Amino acid sequence: DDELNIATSPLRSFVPSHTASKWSDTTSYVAKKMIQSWFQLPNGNWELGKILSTSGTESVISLSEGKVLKVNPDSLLPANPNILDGVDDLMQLSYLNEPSVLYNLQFRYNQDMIYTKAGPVLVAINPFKEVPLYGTDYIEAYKCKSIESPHVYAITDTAIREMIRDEVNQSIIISGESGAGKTETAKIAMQYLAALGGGSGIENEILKTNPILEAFGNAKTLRNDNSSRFGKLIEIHFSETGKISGAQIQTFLLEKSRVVQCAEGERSYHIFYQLCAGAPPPLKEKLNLKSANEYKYLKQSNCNSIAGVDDAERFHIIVGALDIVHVSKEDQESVFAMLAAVLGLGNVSFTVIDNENHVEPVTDEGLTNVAKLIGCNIGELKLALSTRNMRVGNDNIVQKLTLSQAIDTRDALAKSIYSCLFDWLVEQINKSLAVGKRRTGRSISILDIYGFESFDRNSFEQFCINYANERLQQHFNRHLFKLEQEEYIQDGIDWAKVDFEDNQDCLNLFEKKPLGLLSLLDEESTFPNGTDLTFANKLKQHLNSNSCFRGERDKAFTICHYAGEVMYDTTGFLEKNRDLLHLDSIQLLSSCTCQLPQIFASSMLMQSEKPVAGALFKSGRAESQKLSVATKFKGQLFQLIQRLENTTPHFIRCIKPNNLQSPGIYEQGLVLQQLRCCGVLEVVRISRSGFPTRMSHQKFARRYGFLLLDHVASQDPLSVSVAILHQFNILPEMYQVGYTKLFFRTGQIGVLEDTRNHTLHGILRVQSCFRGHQA
Ligand code: AOV
Ligand code: MG
Repeated sequence: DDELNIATSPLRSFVPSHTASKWSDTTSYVAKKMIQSWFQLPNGNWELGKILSTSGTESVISLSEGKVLKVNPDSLLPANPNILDGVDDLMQLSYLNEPSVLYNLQFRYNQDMIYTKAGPVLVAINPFKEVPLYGTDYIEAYKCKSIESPHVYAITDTAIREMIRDEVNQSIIISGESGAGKTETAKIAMQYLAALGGGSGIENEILKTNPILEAFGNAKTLRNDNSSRFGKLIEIHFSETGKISGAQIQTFLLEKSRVVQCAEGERSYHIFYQLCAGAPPPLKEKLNLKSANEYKYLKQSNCNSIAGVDDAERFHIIVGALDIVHVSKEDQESVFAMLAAVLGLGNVSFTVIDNENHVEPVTDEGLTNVAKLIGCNIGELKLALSTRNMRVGNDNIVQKLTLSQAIDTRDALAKSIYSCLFDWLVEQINKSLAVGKRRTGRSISILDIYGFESFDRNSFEQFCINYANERLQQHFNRHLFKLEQEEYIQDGIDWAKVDFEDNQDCLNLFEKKPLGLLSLLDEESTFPNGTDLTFANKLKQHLNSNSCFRGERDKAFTICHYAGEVMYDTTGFLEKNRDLLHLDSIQLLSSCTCQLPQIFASSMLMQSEKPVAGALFKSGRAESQKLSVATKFKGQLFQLIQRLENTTPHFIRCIKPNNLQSPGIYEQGLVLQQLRCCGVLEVVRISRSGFPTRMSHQKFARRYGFLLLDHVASQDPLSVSVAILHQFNILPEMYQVGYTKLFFRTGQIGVLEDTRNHTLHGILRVQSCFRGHQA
């Protein structure tokens, strides 16, 4: 079924009336001999061929290497003329079928032109190698517009211009699967902004936040050697004069579990390996630091290094960057001490002390060192790791822990120290970036989150990450389809509606109350007897009729995400969602003499629902007051989308051309799947079929009215507008007159603008200029 790709797309029925693209009407086009055509090979790839003859139900096509095949004309799709090879905006293609788009992107990719416009969206295909497209010369060229080729720089430049022109905050929203190039793209955009300058080195500080946050928040996964394990929105502030005045970073849900556990072949956070490899001898001695492969947390995944990465060298870069964002040497040392403590905790082992299998940590040099690093009494540390204080009624009961409870407690402590450290670091960076305090100016926000993930085994982390991507996709849809179409309908515009894959159903599956994934998860998390199994069963019981949900065997379930199906294993869901740190651990941390209490105070306060200042650690209410992880994350995402809604968005779609992280390999199927699920082709179609330029009748009449040669009887804006359109012979299919606005196809307003400019400058007489343009 060679037409499968198109037949299954809801877009099949849509054919833009004004283009030659009759791509659903294959038969009429194949009648022409010798025309270039796409033929789908059995492996799914498309090959370009020439039609030699066509008769009824059979076409003869010649393919590469002298192959000649008899095929069903229905299995062919029209190819664009060679003159259109590698156009820099997919909008310019005559035929917008999938093989044509794939070919165009590949044609460019093979020449290191990794950027292509898809109407308003920039498509970026990961080159997995250095491409000569960046740096000062390119930045200058895009600034003065001497290069027009699609680029992150061009998008960023547009954002700056629109921020100044419209006095509206802007956002650059980068999406794509894990490893597609979002983080690199975000850095390239920041580079362009930084080149605008600021003064007092603020732009350099902003750039230096990247290596720091990557060291603490990125890790090697099976998808990406430098995978972001947190989401990030950086808002860059500008003064009235268009200079950078400061910035603020917001982070979203760091993957804590990685600190204590990671899959074979993956790594924990880069900073651990960097510290072990790069700490100078005095620091090493002071922290009693070992090498990475002596720490259980780091060696469990059997992967200590990344090809082509020198961890020791990176460590020195991080230290330099910390200096630049004004983290004092003293604070830096505390940070490193906390990292060493986390690693040390992982090495704490337990020994059974009674016949009820209760355990106690082994007192060895490692444990002593942890106590020293976090600044507490070794006895207290041992107690916190082997007992739990519980209040039953008015009594305080001390419960001894079993081995698995003790390990969980130890790991919870390690995760908690790390995530507080991360939050604290972000806070320090924000303090440093807030120099320009007065926030009267405008801002450009850059969003870079973790991309859609699907592994062999997917857990709570993937559940949250993919939910975030689902939300972001909805934002993309809203801006490029929903709002666009609503505007046409509101203004009574007659146009061909473009269907798109709305992911509202999937979002409802997550968010509906009381029977949505998140509500059910929270409910089960609060039940004392809830387990991962009871949770999984509840999902199956309540959600099986939902088309985006499927119950699986045992404790698993599948969600049909916009980007593909993912099967989740509920093991650990409740625990991770509750994310409880026992009171004993909180008390331990708040009483120790290192910097931790300060770090904890700021981080805990940010996390708690109602800040309760110092009482937090002592009150014992800390546990119950905490929001569940999923609920907190959902709240953060809503806030994020709200913030983005108040900006003019610019979208960049990153595409991963292969799963090997290798240059030069372009897997058609993989690229196609990403193009399909993210709606890029639909965006092109909607832009081409739609009327992207609009102007109110008033504004139009005011702007071009003086160009009118004849007197118009009525002076109302609508009549003036229509008279202008007639005078300039604008073809009826190139515009639509709405109730309140005029709508134009791409490029149409340019003709009038040029005429207006020429007239204003008295260079050319209105009419001759217009004729020139029409010719
Ligand atoms: P991601 O951010 O989209 O994945 P990255 O931005 O980390 O992906 O890109 C992955 C790798 O691809 C980088 O480490 C580079 O080696 C390479 N790469 C990407 N873009 C470019 C470019 N423009 N030029 C050269 N190399 C590039 V994730 O954070 O995993 O969702 O969570
Ligand atoms: Mg990333």
